[in-house]
Order: sequence, then structure tokens, then C-alpha cells
Amino acid sequence: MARLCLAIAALALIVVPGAARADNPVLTGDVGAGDAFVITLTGPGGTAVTHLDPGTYTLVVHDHSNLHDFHLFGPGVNVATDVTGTGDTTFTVMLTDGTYTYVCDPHATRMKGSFTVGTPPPPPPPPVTTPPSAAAKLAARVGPGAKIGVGGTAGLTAGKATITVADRSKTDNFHLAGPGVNRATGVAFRGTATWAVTLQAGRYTFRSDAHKTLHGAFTVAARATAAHATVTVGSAHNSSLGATILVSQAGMTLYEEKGSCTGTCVTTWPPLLLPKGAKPLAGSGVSQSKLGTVRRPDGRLQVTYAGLPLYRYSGDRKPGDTKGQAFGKQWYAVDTAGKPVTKSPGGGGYGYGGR
Ligand SMILES: [Cu+2]
Repeated sequence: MARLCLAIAALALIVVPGAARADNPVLTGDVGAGDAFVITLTGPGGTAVTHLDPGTYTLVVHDHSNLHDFHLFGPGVNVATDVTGTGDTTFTVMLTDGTYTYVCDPHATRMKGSFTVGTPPPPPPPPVTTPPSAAAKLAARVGPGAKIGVGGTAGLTAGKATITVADRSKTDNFHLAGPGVNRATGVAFRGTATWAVTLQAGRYTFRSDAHKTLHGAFTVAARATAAHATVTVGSAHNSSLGATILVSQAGMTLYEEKGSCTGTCVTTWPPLLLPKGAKPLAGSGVSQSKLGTVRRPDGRLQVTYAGLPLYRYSGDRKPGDTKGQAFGKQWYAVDTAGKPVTKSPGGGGYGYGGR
């Protein structure tokens, strides 16, 4: 009998953490009632969550639809329901200072919300805008006496340059020659000349045309950005989709979506961006004439194919993965003709698992 009582006491102890959890404030996530494209998060009072105190919360998610999921992420938290599953799921989440986002991953464009917890960090300072390629400034001089030289040539890269020539000699001139440049002051001239030139990668020499011993040289390097001047869109046959589809430089499946994926959506669906000054380049099997760009709301350029903006899916881990295919009946791989591939991986038709 005593033994039984002990057993009951032990059971009671085990139940205690559950009881403690029930004391946590409850947040209620709700997504996709009637397959509608609606996602909400409400607090203990039933009102929409915009700000919470740091602490431990019980998150109860009612996922009504097998088109949608409920995904909450932020500092220390990353929980989600299955897109294809329905029902109620309970999570215990510890919220700390910062901003949290809830989203339906397949429809992150239009099904999303966010709230802050505690004292969120101040917004980041606006990005420092450096002029893209400020003209290099070179100071050239000749004379007085048998002297010639140019300052400011260390680490010089191709691009625009302003050269100020201090010609302090009536018997020598300053003559600069090299790729794309051939300028000189007059031998008898004394004074200052300013030249705006475009320097190219290569070797430049300067001299006095009156005295051959008075000379020198400097080298201009190619611009460092040249290595990233292209983004290649390639193609690969994908056996699970039975189609030859567009892939990124790294071989990852590229997808299109009808809407415009911005804000938190890009966490799940990173757009194929073009670095400044870069060009999209067609790889094997891809039509160069179908490649284009579209300017995103944040001002950056995204690569398009036959007018379709291209994205990667964060759930794809390796070349050949098509986990984003038919996501929410909204995201599709693209074939080399520029048409969305509507087949589901492993399924015969449109949607999940051949439904
Ligand atoms: Cu959805």
C-alpha cells in the first residue's frame, strides 16, 4: 500500500511541469480556415499580437488547411506546422527581445505578420552609400630641375582618374602614355594642367619628351569586381519532374511565383539577385534572349526568364532537390522554354502527392 502511494506521489510530481506549462500565457495561431489565405496570431485576450513581454509562452496553432502552414521564427525560436497536415499543434516558445515573424511558407508573399518582444534593438542605421567609383586623384609633377614623378598610383584600379600636372620646368614637359591615354604638356609650358582620363588595366609610362632620362611608370590593376560580373542560369534534367529545368550557378533548382515575394518571404524564397554591374548569362540549354531583369521594391535587380522572376527555395539542400515544387500551388520550377513545370515530384499531376 505504501509502495502504491509512493507511485501515485511520483506520478503527481511528473504532472507538475505540465501544470506549470499551462500557466504560461497562451498565444493562438490560426491559419487557413476554409482554405482561405488568412493567417493570424492572437494573444490571451483574443486580440492580435503586436508586442509581448519576454517570457515563456504556449503557442497553440490551429492549422485548418493542407495548403498552408504556420511558421513562427525570431530570436531563439523556429517552429512550424506541416503544410500538408491539418489539426492543432502546441509549442512552448521562449520569446526574448527582438522581432518575431509568423508566416505561411508557401504564401509568404501575402500571409505574414510580425510582432516585437521586450525592447527590440534599434533599427539598423541606413546603409552608407559610397559613390560607386570615385575618380582616382593623381598628382604629376615635372621640375624644377631634372625631376619627374606621379603620386597616388598605389593600388590604382581601372576607372576614371583626374590627373593634376604641375609643370614647373620651361625645358621639360610631362607626357603620359598607356592604354587609352596619350597626353602631354608643352615643353616650354610652365603651370598646372588638369586631365580627366579613363585608366585601363595595364602599364602607363610618363616621361619628358625633351630629356629621355627623365621617365617613370606605374601599373593599373583590373577592377576587383570583374570576377563577379556575371550570374549564370544553367539547366539540368530533373528526373523527379521529368523535365529539363533552370538551375542556379550552384546547380540549385530555380522557381517562379506569380506574386511578388518581398519582406520575410525572401527568407524562404531567396530571389536570384544580380550584383551591381553584373549581367545574367545563359548556361548550356538556356536561351540568352529569354534572360532579363526586374527591379525589386528594394531597388536590387532580380534575374527573370521569359519574364518570370526566379527564386531559390531555402528547403532545397543540394542540386536536384525540388522540395519547393508546387508549394502551395504557387511555386514552380521553370523549364528551358520558360514555362512553369506543373508536375509534382513523385505525383502525376497538380498539387501534392497526386491529390
Ligand atoms: Cu499558405
